Amino acid sequence: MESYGYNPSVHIASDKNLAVGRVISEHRGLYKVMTKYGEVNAKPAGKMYYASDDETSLPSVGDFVGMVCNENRGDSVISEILPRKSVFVRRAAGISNRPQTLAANFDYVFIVTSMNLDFNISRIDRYVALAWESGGIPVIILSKADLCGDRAEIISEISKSHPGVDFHMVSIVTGEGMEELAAYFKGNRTVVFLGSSGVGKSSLLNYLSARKMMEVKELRNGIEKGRHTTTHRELFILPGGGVVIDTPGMRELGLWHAGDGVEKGFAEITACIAALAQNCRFSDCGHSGEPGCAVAEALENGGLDADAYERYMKLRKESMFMETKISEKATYESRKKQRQFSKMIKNMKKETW
Ligand SMILES: Nc1nc2c(ncn2[C@@H]2O[C@H](COP(=O)(O)OP(=O)(O)OP(=O)(O)O)[C@@H](O)[C@H]2O)c(=O)[nH]1
Ligand SMILES: [Mg+2]
Ligand SMILES: [Zn+2]
Repeated sequence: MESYGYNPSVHIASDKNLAVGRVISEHRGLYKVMTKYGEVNAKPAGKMYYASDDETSLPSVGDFVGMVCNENRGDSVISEILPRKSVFVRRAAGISNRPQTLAANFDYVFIVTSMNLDFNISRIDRYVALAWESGGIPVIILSKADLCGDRAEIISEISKSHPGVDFHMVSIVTGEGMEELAAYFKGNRTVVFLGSSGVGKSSLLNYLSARKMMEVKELRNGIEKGRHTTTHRELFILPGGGVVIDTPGMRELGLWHAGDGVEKGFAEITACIAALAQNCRFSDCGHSGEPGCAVAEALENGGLDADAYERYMKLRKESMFMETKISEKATYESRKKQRQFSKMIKNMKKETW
């Protein structure tokens, strides 16, 4: 279990009779879990489904769980999720406001973005914000370096926008940058690969494993849009130590609870705004058109990067909107639970009388 990133001091089941396992994959409510008995099929205990209206109370890939192992046949039962040191949650794709857990208990988040077609700084901003909030450390992986003609612009954009995040240019064709990545996996640490479809996440996993762990897409002329190749999240161990969680490409990364991840992702901008605000005419200046606003002045004269400021404000607005939605949802759910409880008490009284 140590090779799967298990650390007994961190992951202790509350019930000593429970076996500890790590979730390798999940498919339609059926889980594969690695335990000291080997890989087992498992289902979450019924109580886990009722703990919350959404899937956040259910185990996710990467979770350490306490379980009752069925050594003979049939499914084992997952009875608890052990405390998570990190968890990556996004707003589920589509129109509903639901959270979706992508992975748990990782040390690093590899934000994979290809250097030829995919590069988009606003998208990276989102990943960085959610990665900081997840409890993992974001690392930007610029893939397909062999297909990139002019790197200077990308490098300058990344270092300007995210000076606090390490980045690496890699290629599975030339092997560039691959040795630098080894350091992240030391001590059986876990890395989750996130990014759009076709950026080369599974190819990177295969390269690091020196064998084919995941199918990758065959591309004609290096360009192909269409179906995602990886269709489910799965955890793998690397032969030289370390754990990878490979995930299917995401079309959009909607913010869920981003906490102070947005501020952390734009640390330079927020520090700059805070310093400038000292010079605004009004002490409670909202920097939105007030006279004598030092932020507006800095945007005007180039003292503050206007493009980065705009990206920050946009993401902050979305994050604040989501926080409101999340708290409305929590209030609604707690009222619903209260109503259900009152109804249950009423029925109990009826039965006893
Ligand atoms: N030239 C070049 N091609 C690469 C590189 N890395 C990946 N590719 C190609 O990019 C295509 C897509 O790679 P995948 O590994 O399937 O991408 P993915 O991110 O796992 O995609 P999804 O599973 O759909 O999310 C494949 O044809 C790879 O061969 C690279 O470094 N250089
Ligand atoms: Mg893939
Ligand atoms: Zn101001």
